[in-house]
Amino acid sequence: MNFWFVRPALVACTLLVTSASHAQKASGEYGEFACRALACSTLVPDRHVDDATTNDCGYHNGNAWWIDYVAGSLAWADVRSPDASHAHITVALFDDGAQTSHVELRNQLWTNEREANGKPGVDDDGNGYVDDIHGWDFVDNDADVSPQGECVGRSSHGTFMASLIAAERNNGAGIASAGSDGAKIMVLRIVGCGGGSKDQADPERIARALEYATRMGAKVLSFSAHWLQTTPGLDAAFKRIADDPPAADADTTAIVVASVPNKGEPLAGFPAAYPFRRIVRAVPIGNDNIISPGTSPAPSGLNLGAPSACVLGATAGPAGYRIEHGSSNSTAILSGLLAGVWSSSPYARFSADEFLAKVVRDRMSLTKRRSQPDLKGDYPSGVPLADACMLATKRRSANVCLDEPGQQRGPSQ
Ligand SMILES: [Ca+2]
Ligand SMILES: [Ca+2]
Ligand SMILES: [Ca+2]
Repeated sequence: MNFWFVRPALVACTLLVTSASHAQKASGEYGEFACRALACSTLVPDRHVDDATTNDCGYHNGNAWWIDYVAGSLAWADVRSPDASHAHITVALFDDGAQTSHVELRNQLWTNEREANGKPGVDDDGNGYVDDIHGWDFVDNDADVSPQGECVGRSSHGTFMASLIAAERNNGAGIASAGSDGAKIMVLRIVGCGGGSKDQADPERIARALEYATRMGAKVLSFSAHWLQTTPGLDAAFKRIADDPPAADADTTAIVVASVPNKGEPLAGFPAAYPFRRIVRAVPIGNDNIISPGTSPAPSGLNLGAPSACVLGATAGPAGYRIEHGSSNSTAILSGLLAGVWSSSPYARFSADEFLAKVVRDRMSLTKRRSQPDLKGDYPSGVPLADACMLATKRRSANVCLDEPGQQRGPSQ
């Protein structure tokens, strides 16, 4: 488990990257690990994917099982064929950077066109950041968003999460993701690599990254992380984005996808602990198909279950892929799913509030899944995207909601 104990001089703030370290080491040539049929999750569908239009071997072999598990739930969602003109939803990844050259990521990055077509060393778009082509490194204050320090050439939390959000589909390699065709990733490096790093998170850095993300157009903000103490300034920044009405002149609202930790922490931590209406909390569903036992309580609202265990994703290591467990995965998978659905033609013009009310609240959390129809009878509203408060009550699993179930607080339009 990667714990990043963060103790800035002025404000005690702990940023915990919610993951686990039961990583299965990959070996062999690049990508081979992803293609081999892996036996890990008990939730894996028993059939290989029968889709001639995709050539991602890991997906074909059932290793990207969570895509069917979440996207398979969306029988109501229109399938959009790839179209050069289709819109993308930008997902801002707040993490330790991402290996942007990875075969699953290199074509999936948000790009600041004015910088990409501008002059090196010049702030071509005048946003205060020089050469910010795919995001920004708020730790070192430069444009290199790749993992640094011990994470160079090795596993990086952010690289893994980026692949769960938007791994490229149909590129002849590895995995796909629910956001493959609709999500672009903005990489915001807000912490150093792993525990003990001197590059610790601090609220002001997170606040600067938040401001950047919304100003540059990110509509889904993905936090596979949590911290226990905050500042009034950071609280206000989150409230502006995730709770206040959209401003008339520039809509800087976004959907915050927040990890609910599952290692027995007594509190969910921020940003999951904020009661704001545009926060979607990712509640980890474990291998046994219930909420992970150690999941922390969080405010009720848009709390959706998503897979956490036995998830295959990208790494900078020589094999290119590895398996991880933890609610970080749930968060990234949910972020990619929201972006993928939001970018599709029926919903692409929805505001954040419209999308949350009409799609996430009214449909997504109430739709039975399709992938495992034999099991859906136990659930009132379909795992894994079920309202986690309702699920916890029904299955007597971890007490994950601080309020009564059914009192969802979300956009009402
Ligand atoms: Ca710039
Ligand atoms: Ca430039
Ligand atoms: Ca792929």
